[in-house]
This record gives sequence, structure tokens and C-alpha cells, in this order.
Amino acid sequence: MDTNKESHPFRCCFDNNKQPFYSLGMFAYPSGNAHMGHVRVYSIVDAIARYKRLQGYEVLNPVGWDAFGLPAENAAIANKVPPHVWTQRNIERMKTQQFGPMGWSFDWSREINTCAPDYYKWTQWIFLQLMQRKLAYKAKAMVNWCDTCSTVLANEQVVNGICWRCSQPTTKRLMTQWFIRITDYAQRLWDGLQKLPQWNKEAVAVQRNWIGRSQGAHIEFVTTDKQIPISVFTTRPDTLFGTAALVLAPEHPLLQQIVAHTNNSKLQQYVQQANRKSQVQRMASKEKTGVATGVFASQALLDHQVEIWVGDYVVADYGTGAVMCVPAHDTRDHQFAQRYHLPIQPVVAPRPGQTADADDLFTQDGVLINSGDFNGMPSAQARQAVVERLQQLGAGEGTVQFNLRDWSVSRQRYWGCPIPVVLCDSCGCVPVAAANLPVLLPSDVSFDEGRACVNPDSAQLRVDCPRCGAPAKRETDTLDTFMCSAWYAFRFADPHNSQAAFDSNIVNRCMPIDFYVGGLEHAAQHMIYFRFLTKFFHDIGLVDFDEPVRQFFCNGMVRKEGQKMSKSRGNVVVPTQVVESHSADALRLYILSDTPSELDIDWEETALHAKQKFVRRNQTLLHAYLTQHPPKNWSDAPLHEATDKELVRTFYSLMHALQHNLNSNEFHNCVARIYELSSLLLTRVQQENTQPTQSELQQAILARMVRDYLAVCSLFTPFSAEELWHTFYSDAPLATAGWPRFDKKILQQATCRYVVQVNGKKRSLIDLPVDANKHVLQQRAMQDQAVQQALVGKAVKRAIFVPNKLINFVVG
Ligand code: ANZ
Ligand code: ZN
Repeated sequence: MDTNKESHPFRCCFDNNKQPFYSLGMFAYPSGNAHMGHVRVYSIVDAIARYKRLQGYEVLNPVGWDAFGLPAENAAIANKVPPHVWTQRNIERMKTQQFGPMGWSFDWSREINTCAPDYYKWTQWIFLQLMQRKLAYKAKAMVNWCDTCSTVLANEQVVNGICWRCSQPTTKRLMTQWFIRITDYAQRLWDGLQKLPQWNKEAVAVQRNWIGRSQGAHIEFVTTDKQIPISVFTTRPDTLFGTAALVLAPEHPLLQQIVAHTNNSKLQQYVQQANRKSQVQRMASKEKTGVATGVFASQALLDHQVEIWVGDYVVADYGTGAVMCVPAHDTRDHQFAQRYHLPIQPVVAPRPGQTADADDLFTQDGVLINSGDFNGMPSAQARQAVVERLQQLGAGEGTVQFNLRDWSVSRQRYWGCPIPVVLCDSCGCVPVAAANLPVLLPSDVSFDEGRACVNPDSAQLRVDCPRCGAPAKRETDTLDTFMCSAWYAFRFADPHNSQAAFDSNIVNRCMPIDFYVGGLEHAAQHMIYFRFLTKFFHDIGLVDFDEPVRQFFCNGMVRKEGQKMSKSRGNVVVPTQVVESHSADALRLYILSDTPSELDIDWEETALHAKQKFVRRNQTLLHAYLTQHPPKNWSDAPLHEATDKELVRTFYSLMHALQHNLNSNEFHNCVARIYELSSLLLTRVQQENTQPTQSELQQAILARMVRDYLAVCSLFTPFSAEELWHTFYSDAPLATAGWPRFDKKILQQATCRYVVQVNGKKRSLIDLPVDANKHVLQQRAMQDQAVQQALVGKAVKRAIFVPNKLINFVVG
């Protein structure tokens, strides 16, 4: 591999002593069209990558393609182009015509593509590792089904019952599917969030919400007739005595058994209706509806029986699918009780100073009443005491409940990573031996009937069972593409390894990722899977860290007229066209300016023009100046010997501030600093162009300042900065030429205002250079009229001097 830094300044090799820095923008999908989202993400990443490179880090700034997934398959169906051809064509196009012209400093030698067999071989290998440890399993379960996409979706891919890809409502189906047991890692995924101080706060909140840890209890009830046990999950065991009813989800597995003899047709109708309703409808309806079963239940601590109801506000797959309904203290239960006239018995009273939510509703912690032995206890204490008592009675126990579900990871679609499993009639699901990977995607497929159809009789699907040798079939489901993107960052560290997914030493050296940029919309799914796999890799000894990302920066969206840019709205601004009309530098500068990068921006043509003008003006004036005054001996030009000390001081103070802004990802402030730097520098340069007055030394100092200016500009407008640098300074790239160095001393004020006192009373102010000595100050003070007056007829006994502050004459 040619690792020559001059011909490949962005190529990362870890064979030097430089400290690595890993910057990464989230994986791009090769749709064929780069959009403003790409421009924003990668311009942010690039500013930091270039900054760190100039600072002397060995920067890993890779790029690649998240290439499996539905659009390729749909394109194949629509245009009869095989998905790999469509994908490859798009990648070529995006790479050469769209990403290339933006000037992002990627290490293209590490480009990866998840649909390439030498990549998905390792995705399959990882799946086998999970399977070996029982973390990948096949099971029958209620899953999310999208009709439009005709595939199963993960919980993370269904937001409020809507498919993340096609925005159509999804339904629940009982299907046999592959799952990844991420729930085994729920507690660690939760705990890990505390160790991420450099993560975007919203992203941490999204994770926390998704993992959804609730501390609570299982409380056992039992039906009075047939003694069928029913367990509820509650976070408020302190409210047990206020239970008015038990409410079961319509899908509750014991329901039919419980109501077996009752012949309640109204109930059966309700259950059927609920099953037909989509998840969205169920959650959207504000009405809490239900049907009474006529069956009652009792609880060890309660001296009253409660009726069992069925209600669709209770979710089947959370907790136990059953709740104790406490109308006086829970809003949903309150609505339910009001509708069906259930008793509303308060068991927690507000403390002095607390106010209730309504007359008969109080949802906060308070003090227990109407609760037997527990009366008078504060809620927190009562929660523990009730659980302890239940535990003694064998009627309940403390538990932790997570919202996180296992990741349903199989897809009934063609264009994905084949699941490396053989289905054998006698042995069941048998993993393919690692030595036989990759399991190639069958090529015996037609796209004619409106869907991708692998020939079911294809020899490519027939295989002998690895265990018993009998004829068997390959699994035809493919993996969710989020599986491919859950480990791509590891592969970037060692992208050409043919012996392993990656070399642990290399990965340990450059990961966790130092700076990761992407949209908040990926903060739930991708980041959960990515964190999960990292912990798994850690556990099987592949890596020595267990969180993949040190700093996670979430960028905002680019909108137009307040709307998301989209083809259907016809409001898409195409980056390549902007590059042609205004230049990549102007676009990059624009996309980072004015608004903090974590907020949404609204596309504004006039601001873009202004950026273009700014870049041009800089270019023209600096070019003219450097032509007249070719830079000489600039590299060590002594800044402290500048005649215009104020210029140098202001200039480097701005540099200093800019570096501060970079360290805190305030890119819009960086751009503002560049404007200020430019205005200082161009004013001076224009003077020089019209009437050159300066000595060689002063010229060298100015040349050094121009070069430092170009260095910071190269983070944002690399084309114009590199061009000037190349024309006037050096053949070696500016990208690796070093971050501006300057002695902090030059940032100090050039002059200082000294106070002159006589016997402690202020008489005058005198401006002198910083660090003036006592003698000089004393001399100057004695010449001051006001001071002279104050000293008339008096003898100076002493002069007290405080450096850079004051002189005080003590007189007798
Ligand atoms: C009684 C109670 C009284 C409750 C009270 C709350 C307040 P999180 O924090 O989300 O875990 N719940 C339990 N399982 C449910 C299900 N499958 N579908 C719908 N709701 C369910 O919420 C836990 C609370 O949500 C539980 O605590 C239960 O209501 C309800 F004053 O039990 B609680
Ligand atoms: Zn869909």
C-alpha cells in the first residue's frame, strides 16, 4: 500500500507514533443521490478531521456504503436491473460525481460496501458468534408486519405503529422469526449511558427512553373461582390498597381460561375487535374502553375482591400484560374508572404543600392512607415495605422491567445479508460452518412478478445438513440492514482483513470513535444495536472497550421553507448543482454558518450567494497580495517583533477563540471568526498592495499570518485555501502542514493603563507598554501635571509599585 503522505494526505496508517483520532459520519445509503443531509454531516465531520490532522493526529476518516436494503430491490422490480448492478452504479456516481467534488478528506482506500461478499462474510460470522452463545434464536412471536414493504420490522423501526421506511401503519402478526437477545444486555445498555458525558443530551434521553428501565414489582392476584394466578406489573406497589379492578390486555394468554365458563359474547367481540385494530388506533384512541368479565380475583394483602376486566389500553407485551387499576393515582386508570363507574378510593394523600392533579386524582408520591399497617408511611418507604410483605407471603416480588424488546432481525426480502443457517427436517436450524462462509446471496432470482423471487427449486438453496448430512435447505430470510451497520465502524479500522472481521489490536488502538456525527433519528435503533454489538465483542474478547462512541454529535436537518426537503414536495436543493453554481467551498461554508449545527436550518439562497462572494473576494485579494509579495522566511517569523502589535494581538486572539469554538463544535461561531480574521487581514493586505511600506521582517510576519489564516480556512473552504497555499507556499499539502502555533504572550494587551496615586488617592492614569518597570513609570508620573500638583511642597518618602497596575507615592 502506498502510504506516502504527500500523495495521499488523507490516508490513515497506524504505523507511526502519532495518536489516532477517529472521526466518522454515519454510513450513507447509496441511493444514487447525495442530499443536503450528507453535505451537513460530512462537512461537520470534515472540519474536525482536518483540524485534528493539522494538530498532528493520525486521523481515520473513512467512508463507505450501507448497500443492502429495499430501495435496490424495488428498483430491480421497477426497472429490471439486478440490485447489485443498480447499487454499484449508484456508488460510482455518488463517489465520483457527488462526494468527490465536495472535497471531504476521506481515506478512500478504506471504502467498504456491506453488500460485498468480503464484507457480509463477516456479518454472517458475527451472527454465528451470537448464535453460538444463544444470543441469536428463532422463535414464534408477535412481530410488526408492514404490508407495503411485505416484511417484518424491528420494534425500533416502528414508531407509533408506523413503518419507518414507508410511513404506512403496521400490524401485529404471529410469526416464526430470528431474534437477537439484546434484552440480555438491557441493564448494561442502561448503565453505560452514565459513562457518556460527551454525547448529545437528547440522544442519551432517546436511548434511556427506549431502553425504558422501570423499577417496580410483580404482584400476584388469583381468581376466586378457579384459583388461576394473575400477575401484574406495577411501579407503584404503594398504591396496592387502592386497586379497583384488574385489567388484562385482550391478548392476555390466560384470558380464555379465566372466562372459560362465562359465555360472555360481548367480551369475545371486544377481544376480536381489539385484535383487528392496529397498534396506532389503539394508542391513538383517548377513550379507555373495556369489558367486565364477571370473574373476580383476590390478593393476599387486600380484604376486598376486585373484578377482572379486559381493556385495550393495556399492552400485551409489556410487563405481564395485566395491570392493577388504581383510579385515584393513575391517569389512565382514572379515565377507565370514570367511564365504568369503578370506585375511586384514595390511598396516598398529598403532603402539606403538594397539590392534587384533580379532586380525586393524585399521581405523585405522598403519604399512605386507607392502607392498613402501612398508613402514615411516605410512598418511597411504603413501596419497599409492601414488596417485603408480599415477598414474605409469596404473593409478589420486586422486579425491574425494561421497555427494550429483543431485536427481530430477519427480513422476508431478497436484497440483504443471507442468514448463514441450514434448515434441516431432523436437526432444525443448523449454523453453517465458519469455514464455509460467506453464504452467497442466490443469483437464481426473478423480479418479474412484482417481487423478488428466489427460485424455490434452485440448486443454490439445496444443501446437505452440516450436522446429519441429509438433504436440507438454506434459510432464505435475510438480515435486517441494521445488522450490517451495527459493526461497520469496526471494519473501517481494518477493512481489507481476509482472516478476521478485524484485528483486535488495530481496533483497540483507534476506537472508541472520537467524534461520531449523525441525525437524532438514528439515536434509538442504530445506536442501540451498535452499543449492543460493542458490548458483545467486548464479552467475547474481541475488543477491550464496551462503548463504541466517545463523542456523539447530532446534527439538525436542512429544510426549505420550513419543510423537510423531499422529492414529493419538489423542494429538493441538489448539492451537485450548488457546487456547480456556487462552488463546494461556498456550500460548505454556508452549511456550517449562522446556525448551531445541532439545530435545523432553512435553506437560504441569499446567504449562499454571500458565502460565494466572501470566498471569491478572499481569493482575489490574497492572490494579488501574494503575487506582489511572495512569502519568504515566514515559518519562524517572530510575531512579537511585529510593528503593528495590535493587529497581531487581535488576529491571534481570534485564532484562539476559533480553536475554542472548534473544541466545542460551535461551527457557526468558527465561521464568524473567519469573517473577522478575514476583515483584519484583508484591510492590511490591501494597504500593502497599494503602498508597500514594510521591511522584509514585517513582510515575513504578515506572510506567516496569511498562512495561518489559510490553515484555519482549509477546514471550511479547502479548495481555495489549498490553491493559494500550493501556488505561493509549498508543494506539500496544507492539510498536513500543521495547526497555527503562537506564543500566548502575544495575546496580551500591548499597553497597560497604570493608576498613579498620592498617599493612596488616585491622581492620574498613564498608558505605558505592558511590563513597564518601576523606574520608567515613576519618571512618567512625575511629569504628569495632576501628580505634580498633588506633590507640591511635599517630600516623597517611598513609591509603592504594583506591576501592570499602579504606583503610589507616599509623602510626608
Ligand atoms: C398501578 C399503578 C398505580 C401504576 C399508580 C401507576 C401509577 P412504566 O413506568 O412505563 O413501567 N402498566 C403496567 N403494565 C402495563 C401494560 N402492559 N400496559 C399498560 N400499562 C401497564 O409504567 C408502569 C405502570 O404502567 C404500571 O404501574 C402500571 O400501572 C402500568 F398510581 O400499576 B401502575
Ligand atoms: Zn413499510
